[in-house]
Amino acid sequence: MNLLVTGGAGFIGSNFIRYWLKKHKRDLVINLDKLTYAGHLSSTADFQNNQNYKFVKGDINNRALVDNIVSDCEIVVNFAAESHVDRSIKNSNPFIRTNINGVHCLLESARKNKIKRFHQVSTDEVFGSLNLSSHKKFNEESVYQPRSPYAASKAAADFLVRSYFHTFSLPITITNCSNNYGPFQDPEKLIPRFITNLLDGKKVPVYGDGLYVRDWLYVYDHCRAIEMVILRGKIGDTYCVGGQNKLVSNLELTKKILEILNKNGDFIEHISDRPGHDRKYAVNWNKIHHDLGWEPKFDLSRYLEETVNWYRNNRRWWQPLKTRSESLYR
Ligand code: NAD
Ligand code: TDX
Repeated sequence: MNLLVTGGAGFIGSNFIRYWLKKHKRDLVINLDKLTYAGHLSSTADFQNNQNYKFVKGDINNRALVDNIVSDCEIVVNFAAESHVDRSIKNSNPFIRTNINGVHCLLESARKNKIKRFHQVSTDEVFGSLNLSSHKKFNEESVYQPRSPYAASKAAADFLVRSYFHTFSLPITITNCSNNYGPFQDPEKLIPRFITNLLDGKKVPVYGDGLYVRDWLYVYDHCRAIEMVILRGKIGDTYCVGGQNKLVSNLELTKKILEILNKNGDFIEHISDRPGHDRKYAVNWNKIHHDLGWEPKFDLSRYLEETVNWYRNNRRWWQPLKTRSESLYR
């Protein structure tokens, strides 16, 4: 089988390609990535010479290029996106262009080339924010209430993808996943930013009161979920994917990272809050568990430590990215 994976030089996409090449040795994976600030060929270095892997530098909005690749593929897995909420607050234009127009371009090409599956990698942020005191969790029936330009652009993409199923019978599936962590995540995002700051002896900037809750999932668990949905998911369906029910606040998570790195609370610095900051995400993954047998396997405490160790041992990967990401925040 030939797969087009878009955004495969980013965090989750590169982990997914590594995972897929190991498990599906007869498949060819073509990675189409524009190499924005978030795409790094260094994240694909360990498999770049694999005979079953091919990299194409390009934009998912380039219809001729996309058509050319899609015509040789059975499956499209779309990871390509502008993915950083803080950047979407600063300038939302690229979010509209990639996350909405780019998805539309991929869908048109998938329709024309009659592909067997179009899988859209989406987020739990499309459902908005939960109250801190609430026991509710997002599920496949939750109303879409996106609150950041990033989340709104991903919500629009989900609607477009579904419309191609209903209107054109395009065989689609969607996964809406919670926050991921693990190797190769850009140091702009919370966990790698804090780990790399601390490895450099710097403080960690917690937004607002730090009582914001996320449903952390190790990136390999996300890759496993996407694989299961591609192989056995029901055409036209959406699957919610989330962590092991250990909802932790940013402050609690920060304290865990400090502990792993033998640092004390003096390294915490509370700074001004993100505008429109979503209080809480929590995901009910009963459907994917019941229908496909998926559940998160990787324990947060253990794999947070593994992730810290990965950043400790891979300074060469993150150091060049760190200067750029911190200048963005300044
Ligand atoms: P990322 O920002 O690390 O990677 C995005 C990749 O897409 C980069 O390699 C970038 O170069 C590429 N890209 C951007 N615009 C492009 C374009 N126009 N054409 C081609 N390539 C382009 O993102 P990530 O964290 O790996 O997220 C991947 C996907 O998963 C996104 O769709 C995101 O919305 C979704 N998601 C992420 C998380 C998370 O916690 N990171 C959780 C749920 C869902
Ligand atoms: O320096 C920081 N300090 C801080 O307190 C940063 C970078 C973040 N935060 C907070 C904001 C959030 O409450 O940490 C939490 C996580 O922030 P991000 O890593 O920016 O992730 P989030 O905004 O939750 O969005 C992520 O999860 C869902 C991904 O970036 C999205 O792509 C995904 O869809």
